[in-house]
Amino acid sequence: AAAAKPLPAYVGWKNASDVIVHSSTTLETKRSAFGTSGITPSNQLYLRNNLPAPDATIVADRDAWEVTVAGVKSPRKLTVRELKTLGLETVTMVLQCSGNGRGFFPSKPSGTPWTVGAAGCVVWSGVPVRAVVESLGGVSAGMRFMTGTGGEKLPEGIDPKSIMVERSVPAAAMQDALLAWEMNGEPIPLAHGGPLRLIVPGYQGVNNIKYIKQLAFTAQESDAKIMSHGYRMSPPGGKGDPSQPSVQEMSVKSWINSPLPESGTLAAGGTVQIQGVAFGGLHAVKGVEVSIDGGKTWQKARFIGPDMGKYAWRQFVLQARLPAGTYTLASRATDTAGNVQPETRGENQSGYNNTSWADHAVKVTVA
Ligand code: MSS
Repeated sequence: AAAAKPLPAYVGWKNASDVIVHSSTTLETKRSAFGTSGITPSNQLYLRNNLPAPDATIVADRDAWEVTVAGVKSPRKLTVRELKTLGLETVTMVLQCSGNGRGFFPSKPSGTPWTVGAAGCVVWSGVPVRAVVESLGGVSAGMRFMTGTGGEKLPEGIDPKSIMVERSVPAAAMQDALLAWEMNGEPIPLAHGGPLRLIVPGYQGVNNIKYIKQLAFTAQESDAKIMSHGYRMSPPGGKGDPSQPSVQEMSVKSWINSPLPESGTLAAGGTVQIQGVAFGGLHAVKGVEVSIDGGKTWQKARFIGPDMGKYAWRQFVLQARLPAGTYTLASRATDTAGNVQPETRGENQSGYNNTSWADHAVKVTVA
């Protein structure tokens, strides 16, 4: 096997044994590393940067970072120091790359071949966007989107629209959104968007803009390429375009984290704790079923650990006694709106939003 790539310097503090280094801007949490405590520790959380992360000088004086708020009655620049006076809220949220599960597409779409590890459950603290908007007189008339712009310095000589990270979500998403400065009990590390990050609970990872330098309420979606052509659910073989659905809310999903094929042969006659994670998008996860026969029959799993709110994931377990044999273990989640995790993936060119329970099933051997 090829030697594991070393951790890039700006994430040198990550736990190397818990992550797969795909590239200098993409790290994946190992499926065996998620544990059962609910929260994903920052040092094993996945990383996805579309552009190189900014220089660490931007976190030298975090409170001095400025964000422009536009599309409100009194638009202006605010520092993190000022934001901290306007409100405080904490939300636990699944952060998941829209391409998580791409690695299961037989078509091998271009992009990082994530299996399950481009996701984590993270606690974020910051000011509610709602409170910021209120302090600035409210959203201007006719604004239908909330558009966040990343603070990366863009290389010269390239059309900024072609590379900037700028995403629009429906303006209604501001109800639960935060401008966050803290994650898992510490200032947001540079790699994860510090000093200030837009958090849009229930939405796919790409919409959670790091190093946010502008938050604008806009009449139209951003015309940056990452919005207009990137992250679109394009038909297989097709190219992204603005007429196709954009990668926005997440869909109900679950997967098993133990046992895994790499757990080796399990002892016959003993009990096995089949455990994993389950979450919804805008609707909380309501229940999970587990199958030990590849989806022919299902049994209700039990949630364990605290309920950290509708945007967090739940850990689940099913205790089973497995006679010698080979088993295909699968999990299938349902959300409070009645959406059920589907058997098959929705085919699309870039391998987005794979929630197929069949793709996430694992084969284990008991002897
Ligand atoms: N932001 C910015 N500014 N930049 C970049 O690059 N990316 C995205 C988000 N945000 C970016 C941003 C993506 S794409 C994702 S996933 C996320 O982020 C991730 O996160 P972390 O923290 O994990 O790294 Mo896919 O859908």
